[in-house]
Amino acid sequence: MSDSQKRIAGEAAALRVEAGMKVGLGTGSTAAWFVKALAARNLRDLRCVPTSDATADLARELGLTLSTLEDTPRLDLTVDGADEVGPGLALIKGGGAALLREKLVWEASDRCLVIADAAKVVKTLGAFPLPIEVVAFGHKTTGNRIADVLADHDIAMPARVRTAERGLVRTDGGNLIYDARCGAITDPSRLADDLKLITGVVEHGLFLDLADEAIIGTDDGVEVLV
Ligand code: ABF
Repeated sequence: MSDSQKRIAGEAAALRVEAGMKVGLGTGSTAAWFVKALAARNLRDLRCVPTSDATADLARELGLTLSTLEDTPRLDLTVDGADEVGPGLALIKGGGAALLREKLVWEASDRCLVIADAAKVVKTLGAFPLPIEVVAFGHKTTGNRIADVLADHDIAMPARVRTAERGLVRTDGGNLIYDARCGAITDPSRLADDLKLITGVVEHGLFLDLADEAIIGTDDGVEVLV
């Protein structure tokens, strides 16, 4: 993980925003660099929809004008981080437990730009545990069903509910996150479809056919992937 690479990616993405735009603000440390750089540009008439309470707090503190998807149902551009950037800009997201609001904001956007440090670019998705958002009611039963689906995809490792010192990690929406250590995801699209069929699964961190472009921070500047 390189913070300077995250910073140059975030700052480069901020230059893509024009006055008057409706902008989705991502979550995580790379997205935070974008939010800071965007606020510093003091562009007129921006309306920003945050993907998490943490991003909302940062954006508000920096003076950006916030809105919601209810008031701004279509966005011009969303800029957000990722945990892995794979071939065809297939992504794993959700390490920050914000994947549901992130995906809702991404799908409301005309264009989506992912920003990341170079280590996030991978040849095959799956080394990073796949986050899966699950309703709390009966979550252990849902976790068993997730394990069955993973086994159908030759993924033997069970998914584990995410915990922190305070206990179960809750998303801003009050749900739980299961992390599936897949190792390698050979058919992301089929796995995505199968996970969504499980009662109790709200959403997963496979972002497929959603990113239009990636700005990757490297030690030699930024690299753009399309
Ligand atoms: C967020 O960006 C999450 O989906 C993802 O986990 C995170 C990456 O975190 P960071 O930018 O801090 O590496 O959108």
